[in-house]
Amino acid sequence: MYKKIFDEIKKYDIIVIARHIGADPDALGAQFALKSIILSLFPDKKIYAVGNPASRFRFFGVNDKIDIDNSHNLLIVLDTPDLKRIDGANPSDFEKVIKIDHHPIVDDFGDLKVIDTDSCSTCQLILEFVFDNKIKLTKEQAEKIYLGIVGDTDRFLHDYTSPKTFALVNRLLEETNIDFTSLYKYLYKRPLSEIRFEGYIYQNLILNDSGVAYIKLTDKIMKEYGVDSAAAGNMINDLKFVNEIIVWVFFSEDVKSGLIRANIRSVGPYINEIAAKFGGGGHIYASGVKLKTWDDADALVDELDKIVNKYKES
Ligand SMILES: [Mn+2]
Repeated sequence: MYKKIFDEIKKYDIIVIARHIGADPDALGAQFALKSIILSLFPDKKIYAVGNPASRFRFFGVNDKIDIDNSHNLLIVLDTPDLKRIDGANPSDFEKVIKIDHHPIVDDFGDLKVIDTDSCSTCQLILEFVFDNKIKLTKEQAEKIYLGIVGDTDRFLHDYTSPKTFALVNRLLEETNIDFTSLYKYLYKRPLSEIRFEGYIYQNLILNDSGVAYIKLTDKIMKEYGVDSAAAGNMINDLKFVNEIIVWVFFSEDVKSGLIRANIRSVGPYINEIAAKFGGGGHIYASGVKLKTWDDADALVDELDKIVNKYKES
């Protein structure tokens, strides 16, 4: 499939590369590495990396704004399982669509696709694409792919980190010689306000008897600490190794959209079905939902209590 995808890339003069809203290092790493790879092979092509810029991760590159007719162009959608979360492009506007993703399928779109839920990240899939097609990476491309893999696996901590991940990364490091330990600052350096906010979360987290823990982060609290509604999402994985917690949720109020963002994690039962029930989705141990009211948040916690209790019985 990677060869076929490469053939399509060769055919098109104008290619748009999109990824999901709320860009993370994996989405951005895959997007900007692929843009740069195509441009180094085919300098005359026009390649646009679309989507809202992610100010936190400026290292990866600057997103392109476009206003063109795409009816004869190729769209590559990365790291995005659902149509509504594609940032800055609509597949139906394009002649051909390629999807490369590691999330379970939500919307079945794309003329050509690689969907590998065993892959730790989309950047891992980009790396497979690169090696399958015998493409030589520049240091800069390698750094972006490396940080995407590090971002999604949380430094090779999560379960879907596999021997294949290490084999591919090993080859990446050997072939490109990037100074990988110097890159972590681009992902992990953050302001003191966020550290203090993290302290607030730990101090105020509510733990139910079931082993479900949650916190409701209102707009007021986030303003007090000088953080935005995305801040909590970046901290949620750190609660993975707490004895008493099986499932945990961070609720963050987003006044701009009028919604409450729920980030859910689990070290026990699968949670993606509960997330789907509330209109969200994601991975079996890491899901997200956008809710309308705090009552919905309470209802979600109730549901999670139930599945954790059931999980403990079995
Ligand atoms: Mn990803």
